[in-house]
Amino acid sequence: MSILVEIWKFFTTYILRQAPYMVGFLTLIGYCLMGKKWYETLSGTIKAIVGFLILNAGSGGLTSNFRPILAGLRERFNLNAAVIDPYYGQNAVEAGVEEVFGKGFSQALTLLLIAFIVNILLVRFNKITKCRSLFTTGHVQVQQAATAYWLILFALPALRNNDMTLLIVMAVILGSYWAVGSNLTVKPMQELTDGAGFAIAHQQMFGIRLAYILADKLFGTDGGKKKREVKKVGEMEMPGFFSIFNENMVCTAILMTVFFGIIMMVIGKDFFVENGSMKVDSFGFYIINTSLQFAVYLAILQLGVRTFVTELTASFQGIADKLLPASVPGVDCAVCYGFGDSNAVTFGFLAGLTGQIVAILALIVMGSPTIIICGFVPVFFDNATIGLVANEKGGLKACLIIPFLSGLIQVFGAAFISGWVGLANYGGYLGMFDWDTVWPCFTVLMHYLGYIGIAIVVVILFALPQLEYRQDPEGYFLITEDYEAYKEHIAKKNA
Ligand code: ASC
Repeated sequence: MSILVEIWKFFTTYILRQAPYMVGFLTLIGYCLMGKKWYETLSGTIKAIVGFLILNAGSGGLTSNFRPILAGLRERFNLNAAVIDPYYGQNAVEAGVEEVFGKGFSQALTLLLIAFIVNILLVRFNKITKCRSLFTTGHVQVQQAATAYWLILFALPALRNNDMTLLIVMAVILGSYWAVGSNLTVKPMQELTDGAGFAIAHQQMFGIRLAYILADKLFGTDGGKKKREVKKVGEMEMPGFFSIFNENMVCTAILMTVFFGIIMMVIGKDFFVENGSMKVDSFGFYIINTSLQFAVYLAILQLGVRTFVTELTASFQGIADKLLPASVPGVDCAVCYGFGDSNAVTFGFLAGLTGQIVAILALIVMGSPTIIICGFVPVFFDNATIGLVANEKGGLKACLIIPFLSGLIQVFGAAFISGWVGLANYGGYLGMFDWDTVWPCFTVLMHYLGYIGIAIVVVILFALPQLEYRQDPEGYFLITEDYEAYKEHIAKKNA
């Protein structure tokens, strides 16, 4: 018995919660189920793990280089502000949950496991539930479990003394959010990647679908109903000097140097000398060298995606055939940066950053009791993803305007929810798009309507895949099972 417990502990600590090893594990299982030769299985599994570690090196490098710069704004202006960032958010929950609710943090992790099982069951029975995507991003699941734990404890005081009901309610809501949210991204991702065979399992899944719909309706062809020319970022013809912006690496390098240059100058040289990050004499050189790292880490991230994506999606066929029919793996949002117009990633980020800065200034001017400071993870990973999806449907305008709006929403949503539930007092909030929009709405419903609120949330979540299914019953599972056949089906339908 104790051996089983040890194995389980090992599995949850080193596989389930570590995205690269989870992806490797799924690749291993998938290839085994497909009956691949052992050495091909080994090679695929290694590529999946190493590829994901490369992706992590890229996204981790971006975060560790640029997070302190944005956080520096807080110190420079002496703001008593909550940072929106998944790691600050998790720390805030860990720091406060005992004090505020008299509960330990370890329950949040039990919650994670049960919610994951709910996700698997919803996909397993997708003939009924219509959910087609399995959440595999463990680090994100930990952050979300922590924040959901706080929000639900806050919203439903009656559950604070009833551990069993609390766990069931939370696991059903969170597990359904994972299954339904990642399911919402199936169509946008299949279109963006021309059927690469993955969905997004991250923190802006509703945001992705919303961007996809708005970009198409406002700037695109509205599902083919409007005749409009959509110029995507990659199709812009730049004259003379501007043609160098067509190259993603050059474009990112120049734009980031300008943007971060301004931010770093506003913060001032002393800050970087004092915190020990600036080890050279010239501030100008330091600004340029730091800003250029953006292009470096973005390139690393894209290399990681190229290394593992085909292995994961090819092997997942084994899982889809034998265990979870018509399903795709839900992966980190950064995985889609290997597809579409890479400049849309850069533009989406900068538009979102502009939106966030405008919103923060508005909070200060309006004298809001909660002030927010942008964290790098929400401002980059949400808005780059949203920009990429918006560009695909609605072109350059969509790629700039929708992430800008998203930036505003992120700050206002985070200020409202983190102030209301008390997380701002502990210095941070998760702050990613869905957690500034969908989850605050859930919290309001549950807080004011109690058990009826829980029922409404669950009904809304369960209804979403059903509604999407009804729009196109024939194409709904075809899009994950055979994308080429799906494209023919759509062409026939439009003709
Ligand atoms: C998050 C988070 C990260 C990043 C990463 C993006 O939400 O916690 O470390 O986004 O997953 O690749």
